[in-house]
Amino acid sequence: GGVERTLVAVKPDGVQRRYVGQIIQRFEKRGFKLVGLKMLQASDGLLSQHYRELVKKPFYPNLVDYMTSGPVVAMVWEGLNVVQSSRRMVGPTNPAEAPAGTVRGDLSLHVSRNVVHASDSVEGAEREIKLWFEGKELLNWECYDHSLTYK
Ligand code: DAT
Ligand code: MG
Repeated sequence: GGVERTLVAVKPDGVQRRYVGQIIQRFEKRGFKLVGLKMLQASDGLLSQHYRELVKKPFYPNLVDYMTSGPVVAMVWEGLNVVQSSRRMVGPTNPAEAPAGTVRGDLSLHVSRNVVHASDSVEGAEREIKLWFEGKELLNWECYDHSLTYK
């Protein structure tokens, strides 16, 4: 992969438990660049598009209740191979299977309260970013230390 963008969102349990700062810090420390950030209350309509492959699942109503239970902090991170790297940093969907050191493995226990979202493919990330952000909300800026973290 080259330089990509991905959607990462701290879900309502992560916001309630005051993990926003810790999660941002993990991505900053890794070397990724923050290009969009906002707090919002997700709507049923946004979630039905975001989770369009899951709307028929038996757990979907509970998923929507959870995701609309409070504010979400949505972010767009940019960098080399950021889609796959952020999935690895977040860990498997089910926290019971998530290794220590991953966000989910360190901060959560149950699949229905897994603290954070990260896009699962480059195409998915492009779709999700368009859903959650307007173009003008994403900033192109030069990160001066990238000459140290990128060859
Ligand atoms: P991920 O969030 O790792 O991309 P996903 O896209 O398959 O996982 O599912 C989206 C969210 O739906 C997931 O973070 C939590 C919820 N979910 C998935 N499978 C579930 C299940 N079996 N029971 C309850 N919630 C589930
Ligand atoms: Mg997913």
